Amino acid sequence: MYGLYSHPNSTYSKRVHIYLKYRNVEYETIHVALDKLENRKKPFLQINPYGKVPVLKDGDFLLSESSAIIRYLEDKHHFPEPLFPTDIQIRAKLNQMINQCESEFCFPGSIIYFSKKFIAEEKWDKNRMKESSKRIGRHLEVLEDILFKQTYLLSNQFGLLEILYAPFAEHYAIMETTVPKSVEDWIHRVLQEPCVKAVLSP
Ligand SMILES: N[C@@H](CCC(=O)N[C@@H](CS)C(=O)NCC(=O)O)C(=O)O
Repeated sequence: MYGLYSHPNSTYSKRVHIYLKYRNVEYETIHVALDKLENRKKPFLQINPYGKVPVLKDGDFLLSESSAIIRYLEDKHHFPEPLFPTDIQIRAKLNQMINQCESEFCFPGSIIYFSKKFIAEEKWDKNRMKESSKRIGRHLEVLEDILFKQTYLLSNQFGLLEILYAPFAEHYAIMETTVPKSVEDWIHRVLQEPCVKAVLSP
């Protein structure tokens, strides 16, 4: 059985939990106490020298990076409806959108989320947070153009991008940016998906 090194508050880990529920794949969760800095010490540093969760354990094989884990499981299982399309141009667009999700939404989103959740307000780097909000705002405008015309990001069905966005989109209200209408409706739709609900609001 697969093992998933994870922490309940870890947004990146939640992506993999959502994916495993979506695919109905059996696994066990291996708790890593980020709050006690267990991830910064041995033996966890031998599991992931970067000290981050999630990490997938498949026998002796260890793999970190949430989207790489999902890609590995998709490649390994050959599900009837693969999340990575076979058409190379649609697949290339998906890869482009995954990278933009990471750099234009999750990364600036983490700066705001982490500051607001874990740092006293007087120590916030407000300029950096403001710049991050602006960046997210610009990204959401790009998503709006897509979601104005279709129900989900890549096609008209829930897919990989929704799984990657979900744990971050959950916190959109604290990003201090305007959320366009179609994007907001899409977030609500995504949060209602059974595999997402099972992880984000069990
Ligand atoms: N790019 C990585 C990011 C993983 C990540 O940043 N995980 C956070 C938890 S959400 C973590 O383990 N942080 C602990 C630390 O940096 O000390 C992924 O996609 O899995």
